[in-house]
Amino acid sequence: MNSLFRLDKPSTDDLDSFHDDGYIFFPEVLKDDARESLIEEIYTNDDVRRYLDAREKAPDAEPNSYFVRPWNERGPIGHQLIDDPFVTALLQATIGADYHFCHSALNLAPRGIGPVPFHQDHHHWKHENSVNHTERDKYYIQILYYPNGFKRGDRNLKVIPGSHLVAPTAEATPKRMLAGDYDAEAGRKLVELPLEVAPGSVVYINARIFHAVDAKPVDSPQPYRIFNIDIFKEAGPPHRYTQEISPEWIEGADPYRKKLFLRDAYTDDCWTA
Ligand SMILES: O=C(O)CCC(=O)C(=O)O
Ligand SMILES: [Fe+2]
Repeated sequence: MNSLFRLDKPSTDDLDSFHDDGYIFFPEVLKDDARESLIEEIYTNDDVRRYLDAREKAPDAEPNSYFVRPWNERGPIGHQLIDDPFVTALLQATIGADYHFCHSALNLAPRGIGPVPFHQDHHHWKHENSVNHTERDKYYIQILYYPNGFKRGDRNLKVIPGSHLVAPTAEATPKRMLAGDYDAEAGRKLVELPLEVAPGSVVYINARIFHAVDAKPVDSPQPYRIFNIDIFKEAGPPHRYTQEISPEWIEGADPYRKKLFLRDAYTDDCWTA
């Protein structure tokens, strides 16, 4: 498989960043043609077209995002992201070989859209069934793709590096972290770091870190910020949102890809049944 990425594996510094900071930033790591094709695949998606047409017809309407989860209407580039050799090398180097594809999403953020506050996305922490407790320390990885990038102050992602090292208790709020209350536990000063990413960049995060997104100004030079995400989890029971995989995806998959897909999907009673 010819990789969509400029790198074939993470460096030692990247791995240090994953373990120490809780994320890895890969600037402009998608090859130009892969990046352009991915944008094209997204913009030619019927559902996305309908959203864009509706917004064009009512430019003064309240800003609303495009959001779909799971993002199943993927083109060939979107599909390859799931098991591209670089993605596989990255997952194996950070969390080992025993992981599954969890789910995906696609988001287009227009001018004027509001912020997303600091949060963590490790769903076994937000629920108190015994399965959630057993699974709590397993890795849950979010691969954030920014095909057209973002500038600081314009729907930038921001992270609290090292916040993944703080135990996930209800008291450990981002506000208290940023006030210095957990610096000793994290072994570093916890501060908010706004990122700025060029088109084609990827941010690979351990979902234990607190992250947030700024608003998009009404006069942003970028009409829509495109964000697609693939989520992987260590093998085990379903996470919240672990998506159904269509039989066609499984039939067409090679053994490695099949292994990523052959796991149970989330259902309303899967943690209590
Ligand atoms: O829009 C983004 O950059 C990140 C959104 C986010 O927090 C998430 O998908 O978990
Ligand atoms: Fe998030």
